[in-house]
Amino acid sequence: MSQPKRYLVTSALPYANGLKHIGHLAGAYIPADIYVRYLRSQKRDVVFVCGSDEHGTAIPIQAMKEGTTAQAIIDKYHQAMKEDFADLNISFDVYHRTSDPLHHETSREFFTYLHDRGELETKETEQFFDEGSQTFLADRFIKGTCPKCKSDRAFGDQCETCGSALSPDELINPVSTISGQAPVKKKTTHWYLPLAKHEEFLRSWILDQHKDDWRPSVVGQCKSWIDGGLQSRAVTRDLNWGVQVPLKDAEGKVLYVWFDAPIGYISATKQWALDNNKDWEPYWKDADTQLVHFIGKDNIVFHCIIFPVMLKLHGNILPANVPANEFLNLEGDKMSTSRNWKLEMRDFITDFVKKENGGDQCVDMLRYYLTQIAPESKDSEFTWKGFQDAVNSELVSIFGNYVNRTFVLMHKLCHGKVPKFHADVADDLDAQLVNDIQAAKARIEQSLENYKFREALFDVIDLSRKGNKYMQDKQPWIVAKTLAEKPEDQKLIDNCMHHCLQLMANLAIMINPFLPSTARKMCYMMKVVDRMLDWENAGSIKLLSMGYSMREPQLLFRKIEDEEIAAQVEKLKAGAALAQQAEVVAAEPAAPQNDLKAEIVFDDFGKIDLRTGIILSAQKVPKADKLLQLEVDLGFEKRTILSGIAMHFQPEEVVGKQVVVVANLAPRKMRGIDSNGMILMAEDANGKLHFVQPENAIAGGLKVS
Ligand code: B3M
Ligand code: ZN
Repeated sequence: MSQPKRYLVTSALPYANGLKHIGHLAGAYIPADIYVRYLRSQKRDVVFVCGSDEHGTAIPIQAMKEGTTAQAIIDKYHQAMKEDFADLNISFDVYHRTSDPLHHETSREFFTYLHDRGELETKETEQFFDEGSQTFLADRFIKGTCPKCKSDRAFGDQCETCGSALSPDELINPVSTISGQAPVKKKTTHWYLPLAKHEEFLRSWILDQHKDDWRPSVVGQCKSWIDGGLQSRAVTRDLNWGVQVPLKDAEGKVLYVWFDAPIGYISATKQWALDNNKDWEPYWKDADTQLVHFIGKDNIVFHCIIFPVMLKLHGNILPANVPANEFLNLEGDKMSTSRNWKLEMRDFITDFVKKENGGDQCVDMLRYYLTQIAPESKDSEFTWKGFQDAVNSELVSIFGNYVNRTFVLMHKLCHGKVPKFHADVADDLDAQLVNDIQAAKARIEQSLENYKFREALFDVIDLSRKGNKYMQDKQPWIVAKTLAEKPEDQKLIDNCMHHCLQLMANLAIMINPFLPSTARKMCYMMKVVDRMLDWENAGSIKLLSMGYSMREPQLLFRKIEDEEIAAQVEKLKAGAALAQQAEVVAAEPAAPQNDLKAEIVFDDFGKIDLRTGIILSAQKVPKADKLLQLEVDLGFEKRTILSGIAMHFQPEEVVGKQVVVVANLAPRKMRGIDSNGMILMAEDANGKLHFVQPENAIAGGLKVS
């Protein structure tokens, strides 16, 4: 097959409803980044797009949980995820967001195009409706008793206690989580994508054309979907959060999040083109473009069946491949946000990367381990011990050790310069090493082009292992001992070190897609420009010219100590225990606090002016452990309020929270700052503080009585 003219590579758009964990990182981001860095080092035309998925019920639900607005949620997590990806060297060309007007416009145009050509069906169905808030209820907004385990922590999509998948109709005594009232059934009309009409296309495109080049697990999942009978999929929802359906009579309806989210890849490409003065269209319309989606296995049906049908109808190109990964478990268990059994990217960044000593090496150490255990064909597992072993006995002892020994010996035996190569004393071992370099290059290329990142990385490390062996066989340090008697042996030393150095330059090129900072550090030590990392240079043994002098080596990787991993395992368990405790507290409320204050008359209460507010910003007050200085929006004005909650909340946790404020409390000076009001808090039996909050997102400054 001839080489594509350009590449458009996407990573799944993460929901902006929380921080993402290393399972996400290993599944959709690191492999895509390796692939893209490899293509760039080949000077191929590639655009790598991603962005935050900011629609769907996940967002308003998270807003309810955090007692804030949906807008505040997406702003907070969009920014946080963008920073985390940057900290881990994921090199998107653009990180967009689906709340952007450009995306809304692009999605509406897409929908209209399909609608106007009669490619969508409409259907009227009955759905749960909340009369209190006058809204249709998404499955997650309906709560009730589980028909299976009788727990009352069951939602319209799933029971939180037994995990059963549910539909709202199955719930016993359903109530709306918005109003607390029992919902009624009401008729509603929606637009559907009739997938069955496209069965033949899907069969031939996936099950015939791609049966050999797509991963078997991906083809397998598609096959069972198609064989199971393709149902029409609703592409609109009754919800007040998302992209408005661009039709008359569709008020209160938005595009289903899984309709607009993949279109986000297109709007991100448009944004990239705008920012870089390029044309986006060839990337989505020209058959010479290779489109590749990196995702986790739970997103296969959307990327292999639904979105391709949309793309085909809209006149776009189809993905050339969808390398979906399986799941990554953690320390013997599935990762779970509700059970707090997870390692967030942010946690790793805080505990390892943002540390003075060797922090910069830790990004590559994580990228290494996550690639080495990438769940390419089956679920795999992250363990802290595994991380330590991968770093200490592979990165440090094999790759790092090879580079370090080469540098040290060059300084010791060759005056810090690249020695000459003397063809007259070359031997079979030298020739073998050159062969090994070239064979490794070919294998790594083959693996990367076929999305086999584990194998490719194994071959890089294996090549450094061969380098160690070569050096060990030649033992230049032993030869050096008898130089006085046999000065002509300097040639042997020169040849060995010459080869070791050229191999080292090759290793920098080959490790570059996986561990980009390591490759750059090696270039710095070798005093060569980053351009040397161009893939076309791999396989050459003339990368470093003779007589060229180099810097002193720096350690590429630090060791991971036993105490560090013990602390992490401890932290993981403590976090999970805390989550379990919180669940118990939620299930059985603490004993009532029945020590009431003395009775007051209504007029006493009437003097207190309570108002709703939103915390705009928060900071610690210097030299006051307990105080946070808050800026609170009361709608009609902004106030500075000091609140004694610093032992319970980090400043960034409270920003965006809705609160109730005693608004007419006389100002009080603390630590030189005027506090103008008081925030209401409840204290539970464990001494933990909770905000007293309006149930839904409402304006600031409303009277509370
Ligand atoms: N946000 C689901 C997920 O994060 C969804 C992916 C969208 S990709 C277009 O798993
Ligand atoms: Zn249940």
